[in-house]
Amino acid sequence: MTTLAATPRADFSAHYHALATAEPGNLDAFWMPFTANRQYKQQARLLAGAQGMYYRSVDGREILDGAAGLWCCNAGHGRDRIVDAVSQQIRTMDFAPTFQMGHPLAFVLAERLSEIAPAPLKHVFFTNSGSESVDTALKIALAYHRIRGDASRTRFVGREKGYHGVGFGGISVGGLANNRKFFGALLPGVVHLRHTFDLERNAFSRGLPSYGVELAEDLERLVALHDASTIAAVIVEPIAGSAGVILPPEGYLQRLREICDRHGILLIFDEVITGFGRVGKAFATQRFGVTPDLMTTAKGLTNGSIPMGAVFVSNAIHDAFMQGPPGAIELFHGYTYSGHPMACAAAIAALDIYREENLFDKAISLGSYWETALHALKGLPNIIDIRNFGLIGAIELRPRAGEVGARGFDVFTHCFFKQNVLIRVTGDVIALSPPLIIDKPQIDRLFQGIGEAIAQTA
Ligand code: PXG
Ligand code: PLP
Repeated sequence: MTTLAATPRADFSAHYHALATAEPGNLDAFWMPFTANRQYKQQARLLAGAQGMYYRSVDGREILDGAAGLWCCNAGHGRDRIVDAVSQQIRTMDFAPTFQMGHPLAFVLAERLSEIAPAPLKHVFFTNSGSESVDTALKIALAYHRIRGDASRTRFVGREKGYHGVGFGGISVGGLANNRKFFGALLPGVVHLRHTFDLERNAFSRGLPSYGVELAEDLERLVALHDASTIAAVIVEPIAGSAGVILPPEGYLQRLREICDRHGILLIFDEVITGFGRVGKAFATQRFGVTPDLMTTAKGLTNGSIPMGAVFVSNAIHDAFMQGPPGAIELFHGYTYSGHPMACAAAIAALDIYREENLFDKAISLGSYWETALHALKGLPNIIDIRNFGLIGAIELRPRAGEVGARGFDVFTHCFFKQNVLIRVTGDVIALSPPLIIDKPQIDRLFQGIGEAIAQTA
């Protein structure tokens, strides 16, 4: 290969100077996602570095990460193995097409993923995000029925309070009003199951709530109304994350699976948050002992380092497509960056770390310590519920009258500026999902900071 003339190295030093002095300059151009932009830009919360369990803020404070970034950095930050894999890959080959071409790492990664997925989810389609994974899974479900001659199955069943990303497919099957109401008529033919959130019967449960298995029967109601012959798939999060951590009642997911099987309806688990060790196994499907037909993932796949998603597909669905003339394209779908070499390198390195450090076990081995420390906050002012499963925690605060979300936001900013702790807040629910490398003293410190923040602001 000919060597190209050397080009100057990227130089970010001017920006880092601005960051280090907490004078970031003009913040106006960046329209931030899911952010109160005008409020944020009054008092920016800027992160400039990350290592292990900690972020470093632009003013040099060490911030304990109680959120794994945004539910993604399960092995903690700045992992050398990932850094090396990505740097080596970008030098070796920056990009390779995967439409009618290929490169070895995509095949290696798919194989590695199929090894940790439960049977029969042994095929993998690559995307770049959770939203794209959801769109991909919905499209595969529709196309599957059609190629089998069952083309009347076009309807999707989502669930109230579900979050499946922000594509048109995802917001259509999703069940959060704010994410839907601004965006028109959405996908036609989508109906929703009732959600399983029940503070009256289940408040302060430890682990899965006892009440609500009967809510799975809501699927029978939808089948009776629309007929199974019109329904392609049901999509749910095994644990709803974005809506504020809503856990499945004992037996609920099993019941959904049974009803889907009875009616030939595909079951899709959206494991964008629950995948890659968050609940004590590689995937929640393994922890709950209920296997879907399709499973969507992203986030922890690369430890959050490079954007990537993956859809796991059952052998039966995959094989149904592998028919017809051998030269025919089996699925007219894909992204320019499906199986991007850097993302593959990052994901393989992340899987190596997860395996070598047994990180998928951590949410079980640390689970009871986590649960005890979290529930010890009960009794602080305005806490109306505490929920936990694996290394997930939620603290629900009573909304201030006429000001939903204000109490949660105050706790969040107090945690960041005064307690040096990063948490995630949706409305008045504090959601916690630390990197799986967290230790017991760090768990103590996390809850000490949160407890202090609640005591002082809530
Ligand atoms: N499905 C589920 C279940 C998710 O949780 C997505 C799809 C979309 O993934 P992308 O990569 O397109 O964002 C998600 C993402 C939060 C929070 O604080 C949750 C998500 C994203 C950002 C914030 O709850 N989940
Ligand atoms: N828009 C245009 C004009 C394109 O050419 C393409 C891809 O070739 C896309 C959108 C889709 O981009 P991506 O494959 O990165 O999702």
